[in-house]
Amino acid sequence: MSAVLKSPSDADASVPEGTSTAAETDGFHLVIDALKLNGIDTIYGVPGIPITDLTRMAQTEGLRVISFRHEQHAGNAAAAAGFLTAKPGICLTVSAPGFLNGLTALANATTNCFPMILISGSSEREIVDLQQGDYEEMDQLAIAKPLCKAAFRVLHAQDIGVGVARAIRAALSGRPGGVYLDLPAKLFSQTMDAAAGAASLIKVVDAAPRQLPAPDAVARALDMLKGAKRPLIVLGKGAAYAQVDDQVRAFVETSGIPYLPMSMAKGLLPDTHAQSAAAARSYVLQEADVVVLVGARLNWLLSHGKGKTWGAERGPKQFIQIDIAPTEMDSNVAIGAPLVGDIGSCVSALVAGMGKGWAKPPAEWTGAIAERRDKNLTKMAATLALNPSPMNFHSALGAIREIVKANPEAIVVNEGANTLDFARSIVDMYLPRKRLDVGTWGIMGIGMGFSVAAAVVTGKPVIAIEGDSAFGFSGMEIETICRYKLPVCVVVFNNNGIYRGTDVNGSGGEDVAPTVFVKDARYELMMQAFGGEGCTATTPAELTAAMNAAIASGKPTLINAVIDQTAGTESGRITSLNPSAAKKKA
Ligand code: FYN
Ligand code: ADP
Ligand code: MG
Repeated sequence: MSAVLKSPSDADASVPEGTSTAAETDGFHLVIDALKLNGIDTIYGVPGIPITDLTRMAQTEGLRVISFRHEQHAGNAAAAAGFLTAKPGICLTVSAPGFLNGLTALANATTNCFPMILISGSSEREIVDLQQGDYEEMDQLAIAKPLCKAAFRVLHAQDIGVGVARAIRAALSGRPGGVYLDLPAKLFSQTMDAAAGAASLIKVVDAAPRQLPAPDAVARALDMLKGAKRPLIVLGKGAAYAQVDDQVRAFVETSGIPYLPMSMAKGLLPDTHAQSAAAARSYVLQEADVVVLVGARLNWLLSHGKGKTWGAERGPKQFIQIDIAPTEMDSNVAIGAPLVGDIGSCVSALVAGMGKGWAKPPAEWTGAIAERRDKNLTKMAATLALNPSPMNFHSALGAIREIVKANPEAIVVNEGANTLDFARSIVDMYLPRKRLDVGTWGIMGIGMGFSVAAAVVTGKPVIAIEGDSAFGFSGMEIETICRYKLPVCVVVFNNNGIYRGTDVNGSGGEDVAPTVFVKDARYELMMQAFGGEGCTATTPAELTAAMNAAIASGKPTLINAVIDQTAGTESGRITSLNPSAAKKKA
């Protein structure tokens, strides 16, 4: 407990001179103490009015304070830390504009079910509410509310403990998500008796309580599974987040059912696992008759559970869905066997119910999948063996695939269009929660923020595989990476533009096309500017050497990987979402 000794000058008038001074605390220290009491050890943020002193004092009191160049990246770091640790990541911003900059990350965290708390300073309530034009005036609480899971404001120092506790519980319990905590400037300098302050803090007990599935729901799910001829398990990032890796593995292996990992669930079981159907994705989605969703939503990434992708012409599928959020059920298609509860409890209940004599899926099904998978793997191996000049996505990613195989504990951060889509299928993951990417929204700009958090939280090497466009959104944060000497190796897939570098201006005018960047940009010089290592790679061999050096040294590194500017398709694998593609279909 930190306390500030009351100085004689601000002694309470009722205390006679010469009496021993009572220890006092203030809003700043109560916020810090409340966070520390709840096991929070890091704050990601950008200092400024009114929270500059809060960052200084937090550092003095032993919290790690990671200062960014822009709040969005601090927010993304907090969100990634939340996903990796299952503790809320804390982002700290200044009022109005800083708050708004952090809000994209807060909304993205909520969309992805990552626990984070955006703490923002705010201006004087009395002036803001009368709209009298305060410095950075904005009704931040009202603006945050629809974009996050819960939003709270604390007006009195004695309520800081409750405010922080409510924020933590809201972020972690049930479906995790983003929480906003509004702390007006005046709160920080409020003082109170230190002992009373300490007593006002709350250590949150059991913030994410286990939620056991109802026995009849388990029986219903097992009945449905027993009748399956072509069962499939889909593992989502909720299953990765839950940190019940052994239970998930036991469910997959005891059932013998083929599984499909969603992007951030890759590595929950190694991608080389015999039951992985990742390389037969289209086939299993079309052909499966009973599908078990484990912490995965039937949103756009799974084609809403219907249509051609799901073999609509073969008749409807049956779904078992494991999720902590009861209202997720039936969001897109009927869920015949909802299993509401935490993933650990649900999969354990299923395994217990399967008993010893559980019949594995028919060999006809697993054999057909293996055949498709092996065909795709062979095709992929042949493509990766090519060594075209200039280097393309496949040959560069073939090199990275080997680096990740040799360093399975490294965390892969991945964003872009083609860079994302190719990396997802080419770069195998071997351990849980080692892949962080654009997630549910397909957001661009998470790259450097996620990388910072991954390095800070795990201390392991981070490999950021970045499209040149994607990198631009958070590129300035390489200064942050250098400042904190983080073991991050950024590989920029430089093909001179968004999707490709070859687009032309339809008007014949002087401006380049909207998707085209400066040709042959020297991204590596940016890293050199801040004292990191920067180099160019034009061949897979050069890329391999540079990445190995980066991992061995642990030094911040940026590799400008020069890719054929004609490589890449519009929007990667989601071209069909472009309105012009939809028009052609019609
Ligand atoms: C997968 N595949 C493989 C392997 N893994 N082949 C060989 N070897 C390996 N290891 C095959 C797989 O069976 C598929 O082939 C194909 O590769 C692609 O697999 P993927 O990537 O798993 O599946 P797909 O269809 O791309 O997934 C759909 C999606 C995905 C919507 C889930 O595209 C996605 O996550 N997109 C996010 C896009 C995004 O957010 N972009 C940012 C915005 S960019 P087939 O089975 O033959 O189909 C703005 O422009
Ligand atoms: P993906 O994009 O990988 O398919 P989603 O983000 O769509 O994953 O889905 C994750 C799901 O996991 C959400 O519906 C969320 O409610 C659920 N979830 C998160 N944590 C848990 C948990 N501990 N137990 C059960 N469900 C969880
Ligand atoms: Mg590009």
